[in-house]
Amino acid sequence: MKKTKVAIIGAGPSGLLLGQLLSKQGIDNVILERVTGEYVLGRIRAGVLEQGFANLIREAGVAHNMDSVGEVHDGVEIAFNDERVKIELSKLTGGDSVIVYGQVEITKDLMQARQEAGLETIYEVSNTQLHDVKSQTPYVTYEKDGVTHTLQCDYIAGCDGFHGVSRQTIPLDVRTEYEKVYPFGWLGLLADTPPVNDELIYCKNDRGFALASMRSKTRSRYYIQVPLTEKVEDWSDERFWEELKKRLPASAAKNLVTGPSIEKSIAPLRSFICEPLQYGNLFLVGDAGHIVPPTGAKGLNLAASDVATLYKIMTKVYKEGDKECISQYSDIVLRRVWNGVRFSWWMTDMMHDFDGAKDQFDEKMSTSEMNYFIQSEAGKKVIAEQYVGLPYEDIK
Ligand code: RFL
Ligand code: PHB
Repeated sequence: MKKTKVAIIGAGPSGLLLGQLLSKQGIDNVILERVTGEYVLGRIRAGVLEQGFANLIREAGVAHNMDSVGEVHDGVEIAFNDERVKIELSKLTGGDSVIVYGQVEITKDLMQARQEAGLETIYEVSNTQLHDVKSQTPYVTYEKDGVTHTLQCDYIAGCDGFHGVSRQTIPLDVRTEYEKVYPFGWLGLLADTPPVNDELIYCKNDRGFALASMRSKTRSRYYIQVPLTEKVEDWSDERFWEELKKRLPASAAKNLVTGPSIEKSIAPLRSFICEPLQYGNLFLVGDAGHIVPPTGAKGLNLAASDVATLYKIMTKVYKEGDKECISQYSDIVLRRVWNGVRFSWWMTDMMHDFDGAKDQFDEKMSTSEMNYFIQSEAGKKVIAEQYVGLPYEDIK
């Protein structure tokens, strides 16, 4: 039977970052992951890191690649049809910025650091179950190569994403789930072509939302809003490029360089929050506890602030013997999560075409809101402050 201090379920960015930070403090942990490491790296997701997240990566000692190839962006653009407005992040926030560095790259850096430090990640486990999470002796059972194993621990970090088992372990009469499902998704395409612009452009367009993002000076990431009924097989690269070109402001569309896609997929958009995020000695971290639509670039960043909070709590538990402090987790995390949920919902609501799902009055409100926020200095400041990320809260 294996024994560790913190059993981490899921080797996505939340689980790997938590494992790395805990190990740096000498707190043992074992990670259990359902799929292979290669599969985890095949999921192309986030690209924008808040400053607080970047600092946490530095604290974890895995910032070398991020700091050498990640791009610091001190501005972001918002477009309304052909009109483009720059949100000067640094100027409006007193010096903050974001870093463009992909989730795949962070995950790769964390995996490599874990491997080099000889820390244990058990990939391809099945039937993961969490037991006695309210007791002082919780444990996890899982199957690997047809054999059932038991992992004893003091605490369990549920970092297993939206479809994981950790959240389901909290009894239904204890948890409340808040959800909003949007009537559209994002079709994303990754290509080795130079981006249309130096900065990201979030585009509200009469044909629907589009986002021009990037991974580097030679790799672009674009998204277009599509109805949920669309299938990725029906979108040839040519069809995608044509539609994107129509949704970008003309002055950016003229710079569009097309090429074969490296990846193309559709992600549905939803907001989801589980309360509370702690049950006994189980903590929900990242997408396991909350999901936001990607319009505010907040999903991975909220996962990182959860990790920061749990890591500080675990450090207090093991370094200072303060076991009481664990009860702060859910409240601290949820305060920041709800802010991120609100910003992401607001950006999504304001910038997308609801194609009849909103009444005409609400459509007019979104247009008016967009016009106000991009024309007013105060409005731009509101966007900038939230885009770079609100501060992390300390443990008492
Ligand atoms: P993950 O990445 O889903 O990882 C969870 C891991 O747990 C494993 N697992 C299990 N392991 C063991 N036993 C089980 N029973 C298990 N069940 C599941 C899974 O295999 C998986 O490896 O969650 P994590 O680590 O919390 O990370 C969250 C982020 O992935 C997510 O929030 C972001 O990708 C969201 N997101 C963005 N966030 C940002 O901050 N900035 C962005 O620019 C941004 N862009 C995006 C995004 C998400 C997108 N999609 C596809 C939803 C763009 C898109 C298109
Ligand atoms: C991305 O580059 O994948 C990306 C960037 C910003 C977002 C969402 C996704 O808001």
